[in-house]
Amino acid sequence: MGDRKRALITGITGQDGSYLSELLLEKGYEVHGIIRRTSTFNTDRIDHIYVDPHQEGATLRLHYGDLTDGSTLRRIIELSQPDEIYNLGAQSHVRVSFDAPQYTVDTVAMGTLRLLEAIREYQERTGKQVKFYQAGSSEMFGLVQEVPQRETTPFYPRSPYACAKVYAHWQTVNYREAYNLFACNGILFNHESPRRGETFVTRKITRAVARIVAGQQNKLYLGNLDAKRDWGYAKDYVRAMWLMLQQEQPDDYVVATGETHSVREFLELAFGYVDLNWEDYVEFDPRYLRPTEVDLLLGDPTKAKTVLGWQPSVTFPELVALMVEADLHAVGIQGTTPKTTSDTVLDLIAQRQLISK
Ligand code: NDP
Ligand code: GDR
Repeated sequence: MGDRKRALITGITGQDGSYLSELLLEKGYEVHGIIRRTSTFNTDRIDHIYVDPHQEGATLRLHYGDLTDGSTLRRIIELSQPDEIYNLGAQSHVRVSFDAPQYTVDTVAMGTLRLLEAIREYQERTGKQVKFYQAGSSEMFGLVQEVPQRETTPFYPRSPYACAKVYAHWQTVNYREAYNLFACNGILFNHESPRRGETFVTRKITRAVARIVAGQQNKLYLGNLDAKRDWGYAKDYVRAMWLMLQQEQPDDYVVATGETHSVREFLELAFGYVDLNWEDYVEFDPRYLRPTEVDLLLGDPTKAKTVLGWQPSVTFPELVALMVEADLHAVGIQGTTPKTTSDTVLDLIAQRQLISK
């Protein structure tokens, strides 16, 4: 192995895993990712950075594995000898976690424990420090206890997913304190992008807007439009993950924009962007309601700003515009914006002066 820093990412094929890989490769890391064996390829989000490992200088390596399989996790750590591990893998859909609670808890809670155990064992045996990032979530705050939510706000999880993330959070704290692991929890509020999974509400909306404009769809079925979220841009948020592992001491950080908006406001901006009125297209479907909902999330990112020097770079209207633009492009409208280079989209939007910078 060379002198490059090495990182191992679980969930590399997801939204955040793909942006984090790009960031780490740009910084000169050798990046190892865990992918799941599937009957069809699921590497769309990272295909553009993948280089055949037989080629000289290839710095992205993929390993088959699963968070439910502890022995494989141990073997991959042994093989990749990482300096940093980012645990982004999860069954990450809150609504789905009510349908598949045991699987969700197995990947999110037990998966994190399996990884922490593997790291502890590796570090004790080799004496080599491995820094660990845990992808915590604002969903852990759940039922509103305090607004805005900060690192000291009590958790009150409202879904199997959120309960599992709370478990993973406290295991991470406990491994830090019990075994002196360099382990950090990011408590990240919702973050979106053109690479967001198509069943999360923001992407479901922007994709529907594009398909409606293209004549491929005429209705959009949604659940609770009153929920409020603190929505940021995923590319900004993976920078915060990396920054946490570059500090002198491990710690936990809220990462958020400090602004909150309802699903309804998202709809207004997304449909308004193409001069449509959302009320003409959106229908209610109770299937998308959750048995227990999180009504209001609003984060206070003061600690991340002060200690990490982190700042969000994309405003709410810019985020909506960026996602609608990318989905329009995907259906062949305004074919100027490649899906994977969201910065290009931002430039384009600025040029068109569709939003104020
Ligand atoms: P995605 O749902 O886009 O990606 C999840 C990743 O986890 C995928 O690579 C998926 O693989 C992988 N995965 C799922 N199950 C397993 C498993 N059993 N073993 C190994 N890998 C698995 O999530 P995001 O990128 O949006 O989020 C990244 C992490 O951050 C998640 O842990 C999420 O819970 C958390 N988070 C996300 C926030 C957000 O707003 N995006 C906010 C706060 C926290 P595959 O492609 O094969 O399905
Ligand atoms: P969330 O994101 O649950 O906050 O979890 P999601 O986009 O799924 O829901 C946001 C809000 O929109 C409401 N909603 C709908 N949601 C979906 N998915 N589909 C619908 O049709 C719909 N209609 C209304 C929801 O009720 C909710 O209030 C995301 C995930 O990325 C988690 O992994 C992460 O931890 C949190 O963000 C922070």
